Amino acid sequence: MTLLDADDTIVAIASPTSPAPRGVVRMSGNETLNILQLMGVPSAEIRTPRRLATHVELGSPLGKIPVDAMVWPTHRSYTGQPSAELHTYGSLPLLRELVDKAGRCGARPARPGEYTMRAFLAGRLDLTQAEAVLGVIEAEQRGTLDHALRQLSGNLSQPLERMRSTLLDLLADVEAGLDFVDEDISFISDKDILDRLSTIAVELEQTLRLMQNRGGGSARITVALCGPPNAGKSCLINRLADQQVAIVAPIAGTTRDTVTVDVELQGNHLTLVDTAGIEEAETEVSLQSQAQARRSTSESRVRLWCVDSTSDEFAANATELKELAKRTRKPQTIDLWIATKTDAAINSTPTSDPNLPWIQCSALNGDGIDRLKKSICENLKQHDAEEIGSVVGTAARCSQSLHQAIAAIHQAIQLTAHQEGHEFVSAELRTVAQCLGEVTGTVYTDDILDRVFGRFCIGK
Ligand SMILES: Nc1nc2c(ncn2[C@@H]2O[C@H](COP(=O)(O)OP(=O)(O)OP(=O)(O)O)[C@@H](O)[C@H]2O)c(=O)[nH]1
Ligand SMILES: [Mg+2]
Repeated sequence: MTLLDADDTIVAIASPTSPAPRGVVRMSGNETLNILQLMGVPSAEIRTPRRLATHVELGSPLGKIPVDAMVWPTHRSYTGQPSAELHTYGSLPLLRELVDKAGRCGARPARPGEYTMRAFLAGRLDLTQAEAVLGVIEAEQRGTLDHALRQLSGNLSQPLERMRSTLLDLLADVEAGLDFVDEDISFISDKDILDRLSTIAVELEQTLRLMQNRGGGSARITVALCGPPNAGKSCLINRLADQQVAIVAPIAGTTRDTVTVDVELQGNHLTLVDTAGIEEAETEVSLQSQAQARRSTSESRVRLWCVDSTSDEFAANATELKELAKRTRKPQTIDLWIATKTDAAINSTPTSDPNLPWIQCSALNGDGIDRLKKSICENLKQHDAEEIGSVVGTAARCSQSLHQAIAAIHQAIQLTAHQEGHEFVSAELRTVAQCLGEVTGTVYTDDILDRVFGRFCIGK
C-alpha cells in the first residue's frame, strides 16, 4: 500500500460477506459525488451530509434496485474525504454488481484497511486507534471488545503522547544548552534530567508490561472449579453449563481428568474447567490427576474455590484452600469463594473467614447460581477496567518500539549519570521520541502502514 494513491476514489463492500438482510457498499475520495451522479444517485448538488432514498440501475437482469445513499460531501467524514455508503439488500452478487458499476463510473476497488488508513492520514485516528478499529471488528468477547473500545477512545495513545511531549520538552531544554556549551551556560541540571528521565522510564516500562499482559487477550477466559473431593464441583459445572458434562457421584475422587466446557455468560466467552478434588496423591492415577488439577488451577484466570458447606471440615478446608490460593495466584487471577450445597446445610452456612466473601449456592436446586454468574462477570469487567491494555495487534507491533525506547532512555540515564556530555544524551532522547512516535503513528513509514492496515479486511 502506498500513500501516493490516497486521492483515488475507492469502493468496496463494507458489510460481512455472509448472507444478511442489508448490505453496504462504501466509497471514499474526491470523485465520490461525480461517481454517484454517474450511477444515477442525484448527488451533484449535495452540500451537507444527507440521506437519499433512491435507485441504481444495474441493467438486465437485476434492473433498478432501491438504495439508501448516505452522502458526506466534504472532508468532514470518517476518511476526511467526500464519501458515501449505499445501503441495499444484503445479497452478495447484487453488492458486487453495485461495486462493478461504481468501478465503471471511475472508482477503483479498495484494498484491505484502506478506509481506516485514510482516516489515519486525515488525522482522524492515530495508529493505535486504527488497530483498535480492527480489535473492535474482531472482538469475540466482551472483555476484548471493551479493551478495543477503550483503545479506540485513545486510552493507550494519550499517555504515550503525553510521555512523548514531556520527552520533547526535555530534549528542547537539553539541546538549547548545546548551543552555549562554550559559554558554560546550562539550561537544565543533570539532576533535573535524571529525575525527568526516570519518571518517563518508569511510565514506559509500566505501559509495556500492561501491553504485554494483553498479548494473549483474544484467548478464551478459563474458569476453574477447584477444591476438596466431593465439594460439589462437578455438580456445579453441570449447573453452570446447563448440561451434563461431568460425572457426579457421592464417592470422593470421582473426577480424574479435567473436564472442560465452553459457555457464554453475559457476553463473556468462558471455558469452564472441572478439576479433580485436591488430595494427597497415593496412586499413579491420582498423581497425574492432581498434577492436571494444579496446572488448571494455576493457569486459570478465574478460580471458583468450592467448599462443602455441610461438611464439618468447612473451616479447615477453607483455611487450607486460602493458603493454596495465595501461593498460586497471579496478578490477573480472580478468586471467588463458593460455599456449596446450601440446600442441605443444617445450620446457616459457616463463613469462618470474614475476609472471604462467600457466595452461597446449591447446584441441586439452583439457589445462588445467578449470583455466582453475575459475580464472575462483574469481577472480569472490573479487572479489565483497571488495565490500560491494548488490542493484540498493537501489542505485537509496538513491543519492539517500546523496548527500544526503554533501552535508549536507560542509555540516556547512564550517559547523564556519568556526565558524558549532553550531545550524546540528546541523541538517545531523539531515538526515544522516534520509537514512541512509531507506536502512535506520529512517525510512520509505508512499511509500518502496510503492517497495520494489511491485516484489515477489504471495506474497512
Ligand atoms: N444436597 C446437595 N448435594 C450436592 C450438591 N452438589 C453436589 N452434591 C452431591 O455431592 C456429591 C459430590 O458431588 P460432585 O459434584 O461429584 O463433587 P466433586 O467436587 O466433583 O467431587 P470429586 O470429583 O470427587 O472431587 C454428590 O453426591 C452430589 O449429588 C448440592 O448443591 N446439594
Ligand atoms: Mg467431580
